Amino acid sequence: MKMFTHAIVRPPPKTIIDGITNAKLGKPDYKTALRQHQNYVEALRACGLTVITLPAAEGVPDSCFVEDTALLTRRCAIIARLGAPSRQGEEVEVRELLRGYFNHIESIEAPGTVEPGDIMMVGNHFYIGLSDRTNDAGAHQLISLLEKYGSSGSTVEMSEMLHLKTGVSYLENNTLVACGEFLFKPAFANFDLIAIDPDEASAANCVWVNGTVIAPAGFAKSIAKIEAVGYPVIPVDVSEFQKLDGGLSCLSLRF
Ligand code: CIR
Repeated sequence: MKMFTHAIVRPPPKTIIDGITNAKLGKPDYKTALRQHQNYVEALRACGLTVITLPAAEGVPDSCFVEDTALLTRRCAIIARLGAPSRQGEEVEVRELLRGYFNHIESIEAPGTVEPGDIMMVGNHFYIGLSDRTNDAGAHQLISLLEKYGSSGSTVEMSEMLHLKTGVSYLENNTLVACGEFLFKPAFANFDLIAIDPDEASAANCVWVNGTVIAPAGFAKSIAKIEAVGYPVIPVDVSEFQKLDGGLSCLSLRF
């Protein structure tokens, strides 16, 4: 079980109101988003992480979703090539920062695209959702890079959600929380599944950090199910980020 020591975050820019969205929940409010982001950082600190904060990037409305810029593994960092054209370039400052923490830094190259919201780490194996943002070429480059450093990867077909981790999260101890199509994937058949009800679908995106689960606030049934398998839960309200199809995992890079 990988214990984390650090998280990288990037506060929302004022331009967050122009972020990409399919959720019909209205535009996020900048000040509320900033406050929610601060609470999220406090939750990461409460789990024992040192939080590294990149400056907000006003030119890139979706830049607070820093998870999508890189995959961090024990032995290397892999810089993503984002599938959303408006988000390409978000990875530049992240790469610079990671130089101080990783000896090996690799990159996904065109025509490959990978957004690490599509990558779920289970021990030394990485499940890669083939979404509208992560293509075959990107996934295969990623698997080769993972294998070069002693890890492995496999792809998961998907059609219902933005990213793989929009609908499924690994909570260690062979436990997945999942909703929608991810409840029925053969790839996940041998896990203990916590099924998230459709009316609480956003709760399928949560993060295990050193024995605690940070989960989105407002989803009482799901939080009770996670607590029932023995995890303390820290609820954090991320309503403004949900308006942009983003969740808790997207807001940090943990390593
Ligand atoms: C986007 O569409 O790219 C952003 N509005 C949301 C990204 C969410 N990231 C994630 O699930 N890892």
